[in-house]
Amino acid sequence: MTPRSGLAEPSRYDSSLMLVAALVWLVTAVTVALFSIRRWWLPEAINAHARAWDSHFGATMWLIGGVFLVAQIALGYVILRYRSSEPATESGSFGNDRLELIWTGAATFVFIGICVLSTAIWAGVHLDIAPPNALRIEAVAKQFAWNFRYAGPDGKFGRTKVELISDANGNPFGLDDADPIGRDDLAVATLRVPAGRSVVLLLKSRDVIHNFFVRELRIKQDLVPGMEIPLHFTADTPGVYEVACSELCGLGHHQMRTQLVVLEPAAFAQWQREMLESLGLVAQPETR
Ligand SMILES: [Cu+2]
Repeated sequence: MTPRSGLAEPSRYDSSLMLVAALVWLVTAVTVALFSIRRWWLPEAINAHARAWDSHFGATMWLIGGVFLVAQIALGYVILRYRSSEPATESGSFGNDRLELIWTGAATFVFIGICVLSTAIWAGVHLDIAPPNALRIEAVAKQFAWNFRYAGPDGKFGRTKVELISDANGNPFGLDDADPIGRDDLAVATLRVPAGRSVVLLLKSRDVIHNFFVRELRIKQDLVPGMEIPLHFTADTPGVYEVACSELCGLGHHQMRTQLVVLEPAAFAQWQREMLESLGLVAQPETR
């Protein structure tokens, strides 16, 4: 490149601008490389909803990544091409209203478009009505633990009473022994679901706001005291996944976690049978 100031060596100001352009390109190259190798990427997706999110996220990354790449290359080029060897003494360009309007309008269009396209995926979890044969599981959170209740072979949850709630007595739900419907209810600390079957979690909190979050499901839902919030999902890949409380809920928040165990349907039925047997209840044949 020929020096513009007529000096044999570029001025310090000139070289520092060249360095800025090189840095812009370097940062761009490193960013693109980090995203391309996908070393720190999303965990495995274990249902249709999670895969839909991932493809939407992927499309957004491609689009935004493409714009980022072009803009950064152009930025470096403009710094190099239009740099001055001396700091500007006169005021230069005041911008271009038409161009500003065009790219602001285009960015608005793209962002609103991305939001509109994602609403169907969001609604698929939060507004979709679960099929009638969905497995209903009550999930109760408290500082700092999770409890899950299964209705048992009769498909009905037994009566609960607030005054009967006692962790020390192993009754975190306040199950009322006087109600025969509740005799086959199973209360456990790990969430087990059969693969491929619709599940409705009935989320409740005993104290403050908590949040049910499973990364592999790409689902997050608050549990709000005084409310029963249904959360519908179907996990289709057997495995063990972490359930983390994702709402800062107190000093023990960091240890408020449990597991989501997705089992093959036969293994799930067997687990239910074994649990009922261990409670001294005769298992009845599963109704399908
Ligand atoms: Cu919590």
